[in-house]
Amino acid sequence: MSGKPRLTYLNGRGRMESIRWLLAAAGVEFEEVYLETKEQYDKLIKDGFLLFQQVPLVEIDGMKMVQTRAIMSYIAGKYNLYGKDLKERALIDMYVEGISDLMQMILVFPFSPPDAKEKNLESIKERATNRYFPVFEKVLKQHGQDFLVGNKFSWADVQLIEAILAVEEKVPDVLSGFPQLQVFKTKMSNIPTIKKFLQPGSPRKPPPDAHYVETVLKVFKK
Ligand code: IBG
Repeated sequence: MSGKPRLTYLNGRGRMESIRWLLAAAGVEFEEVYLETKEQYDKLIKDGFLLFQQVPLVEIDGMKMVQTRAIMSYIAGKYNLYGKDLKERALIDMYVEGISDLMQMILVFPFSPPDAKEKNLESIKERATNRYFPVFEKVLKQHGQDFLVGNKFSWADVQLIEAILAVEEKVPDVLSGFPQLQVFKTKMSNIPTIKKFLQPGSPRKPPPDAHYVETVLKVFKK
């Protein structure tokens, strides 16, 4: 396809942010369409853009792709971020899915009722510290390489740096017991494509605020 991939979602992180991260890390420029109203969303459905009536939607290489996981696998495969063989790919999938489980907690956090916020924040901290981050700390320590899989930059590295930064926004000292992850964070943040994405003015979205939560509820109102 000629032209840039076109991303349709809300003007916020949600389920699109990992896709933005992956494209940016691969050095791919993209266009974005932001859903602000329910009418815009209904029109996409009516015009046959959304296979399951859901976004994220990514128009790429002549396809109207939906389902975050499918979109990301395609991008990772296309831009050579998906390992050198099936076994590396399996490992990348396991790492990515684990990190996605942690990210899911962060994704839904802004929608928690006020009286559940503290408990949910504590769960994020607990899971990051006791379940997910120790896995990657150990992997990096054991093989002593810069990247998680195959000594080469992959989708798994992109997911992990995104997750580290997202958890740190909520729990600033979360990496204090993870020296390997601290080094990993610095190295990943200095990869030119990632460095650019982390700078102001990039397509990276800010943490969700009240306006974003309101827009989500309005656009997807039944
Ligand atoms: N399995 C799909 C995927 O991974 O892409 C799920 C997609 C999905 O849930 N999309 C939501 C949607 O289109 C928007 S993201 N909903 C309309 C509908 O009728 O289902 C909503 C979301 C946010 C934050 I924002 C956390 C979790 C979900």
